Amino acid sequence: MRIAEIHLTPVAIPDKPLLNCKGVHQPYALRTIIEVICDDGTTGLGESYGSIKALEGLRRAAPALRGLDPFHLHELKSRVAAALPEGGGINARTAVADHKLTDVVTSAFEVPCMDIQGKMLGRSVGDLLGGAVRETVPFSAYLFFKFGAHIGQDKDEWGEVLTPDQMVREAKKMVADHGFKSLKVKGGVLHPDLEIETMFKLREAFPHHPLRIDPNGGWTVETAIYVARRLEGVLEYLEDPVAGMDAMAQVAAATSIPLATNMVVLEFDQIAEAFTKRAVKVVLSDHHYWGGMRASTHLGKVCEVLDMGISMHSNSHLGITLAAMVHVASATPNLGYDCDTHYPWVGADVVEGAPFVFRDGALAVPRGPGLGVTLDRIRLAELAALYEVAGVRERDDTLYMKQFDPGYERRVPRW
Ligand code: GKR
Ligand code: MG
Repeated sequence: MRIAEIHLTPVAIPDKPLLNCKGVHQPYALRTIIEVICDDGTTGLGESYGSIKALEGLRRAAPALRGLDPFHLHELKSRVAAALPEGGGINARTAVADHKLTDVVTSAFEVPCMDIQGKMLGRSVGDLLGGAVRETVPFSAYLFFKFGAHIGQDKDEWGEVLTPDQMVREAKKMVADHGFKSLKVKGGVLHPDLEIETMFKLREAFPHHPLRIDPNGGWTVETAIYVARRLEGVLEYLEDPVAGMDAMAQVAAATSIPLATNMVVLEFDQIAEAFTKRAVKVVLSDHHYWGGMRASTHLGKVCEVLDMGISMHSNSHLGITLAAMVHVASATPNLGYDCDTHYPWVGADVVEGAPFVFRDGALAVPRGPGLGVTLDRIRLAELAALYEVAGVRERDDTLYMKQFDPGYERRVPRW
């Protein structure tokens, strides 16, 4: 069996005006839906970024994969590397971190290949990753400060969230809707004292929920140490308080709160430095940029050996990505934290039915075969049509923020 055809469909998904230290989410987030079709008709599904560089990389690598055996994942990696010799990073200037094009493209095609393998064998992707060690995967509520509405639109169902009390209200709704058992706040948005107050108010409202805050490197070392000291005993972990490995090491040395990251450890080459400098205690995996689902479970092993924890990162995404995340999480024995997901913010999908309903904050591992999700062609066509009219081709939270506040400048660290 060989790969015969590959279809790449960029889609736009409606998003909410969620705030972070670089600005605000645009009305649409971009993704690419990947279909890999073998000569016997077996089809594998994948989902990756929808930015210009990612899409271009996928388009350039796809022809090189024709004729590939979908079980030959090492060869997949070599063919991608050969098709994209200049490599490079894929992210826009305003992104929080840069990811290697070759890792992103390899991963984007590894997922459909493993979906195909599972379909051929009648086994789930989790089984191919070593077997699920848990039947359900717990997620945390991903809480954002936010504007009440996009420019020119009516207020959304979440309303404005710009104060600690409004954040507690948002958290209550998230928990009531999905049953999450831990809470993550996207910080770096309000003055640090207000974000500290937010965490205290969340602690009061949710005495037993582990709490995290992630300002995406938006604080200075001084601010981060101040915040960490105030929040000792309150946080489960503090994610990327500052930008850069040395700055993380300085903060880590000043607090007993474990520091987590998806910004200073993004690839295997960076783990040794983080370990030596004691900069990070928890690494967030993400199969989209760690080089695939298998690489993500390998990351779990590396973290175990180094006595680091492992958690899981997210960006705005659809159900194919979520299926892959759940399979990876199910087959990462030492995953010790509830995973991140933006899924509750995204009111759309390209998969059939509603396979992902959170119960007590957790998702059941799809049974497969393969990823265990089916493409809904009508939904795909709708989101592909939206991409054509959305007028967004690159994520730029800072540019969009300037429409709300013309004086806004991108500043990292901001506080
Ligand atoms: O969606 O605004 C966002 C997040 O800030 C996202 O872009 C980050 O990649 O969720 C992410 C994180 O944990 O840093
Ligand atoms: Mg993060």
